Amino acid sequence: MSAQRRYSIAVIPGDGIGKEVMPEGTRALEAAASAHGFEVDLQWHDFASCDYYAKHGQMMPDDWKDRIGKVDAIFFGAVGWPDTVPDHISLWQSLLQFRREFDQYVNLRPVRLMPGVPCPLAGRKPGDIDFWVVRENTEGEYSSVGGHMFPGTEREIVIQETVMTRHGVDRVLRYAFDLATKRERKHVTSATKSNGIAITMPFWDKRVEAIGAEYPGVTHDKYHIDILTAQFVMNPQRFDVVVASNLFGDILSDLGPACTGTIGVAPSGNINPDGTHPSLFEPVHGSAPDIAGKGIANPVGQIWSAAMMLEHLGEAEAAASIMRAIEETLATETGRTGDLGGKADTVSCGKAVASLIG
Ligand code: GGG
Repeated sequence: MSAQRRYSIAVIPGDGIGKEVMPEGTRALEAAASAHGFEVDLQWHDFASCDYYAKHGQMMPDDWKDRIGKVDAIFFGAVGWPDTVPDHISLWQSLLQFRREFDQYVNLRPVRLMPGVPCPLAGRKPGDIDFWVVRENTEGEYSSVGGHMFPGTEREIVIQETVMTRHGVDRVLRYAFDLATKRERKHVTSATKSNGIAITMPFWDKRVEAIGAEYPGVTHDKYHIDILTAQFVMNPQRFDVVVASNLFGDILSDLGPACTGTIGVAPSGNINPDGTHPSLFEPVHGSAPDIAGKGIANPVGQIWSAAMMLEHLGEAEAAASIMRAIEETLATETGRTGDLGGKADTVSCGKAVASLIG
């Protein structure tokens, strides 16, 4: 008799709509597990949230790494509740700790036009827009290197450095080129700004040339970030794999899904490709305090993140069944949520997806 496949998953809803969309993400996970013959051991945690901060004066317990460091994957909702905790504290004491301490150096975000999602760009149909943003996730512009002098005075000075290491840049570029080898068009576009940011970005460009030379079957080009954002809006169908530094990737991976209709459906994987630590999967959207508590948030970004997580864990068929269920649900007015012109609320959309997973 073969042993049942079983995955331990740390479930961290976080803040705001994270707490509303997470139950729909786990509903889909459990439906996929039962349909595809594996088990999920869901371990719920209340930390990495501003509620936890209000009780304990910090976002996470001191032993957070012991509590979740050995799981197969982390399923995360959203973080941030600025009325309670300033955003730079809530983010730095939670999500950015996971990314750094678990060396999740790739942030992988699909940009795909889905059936039923009204595209704000005229004339595009599902299939026309389908690419990946590969965002560097542990260094770059997101560094805490810098200083604040003479705070609150006329002489106030703030400095924050961008940190790029050859190791850090090369490994994310290799991930992007590897990904492109598996795709039909085999093309990498690099986001730069080497005309204005004249030390780190020329270095980034040089490493793109060096790593690109290792992949003769993959073509590559580069755009300055300003014109690249314009190209996302005007010609998103031209992209295949887009690789970017931490900040540029963050911006592009919100813009991409917005160009395909909504960031409400967009998922992401914070990947530790070496398998030395768990990877983390979360929707691209944040905690959305403006709609939190109303039961209207779109749960598809969380559910699609569950599919990415299962793919990462080797459950490709289960992941594909979630994706089919999402597509079928989005195609109906009763299945999609109000942000997409539909009639569903968070729970009814989540239940519709789960009922179609087979
Ligand atoms: N689910 C994603 C989330 O909560 N994001 C909050 C945020 O501000 N993230 C910034 C980032 O991804 O760097």
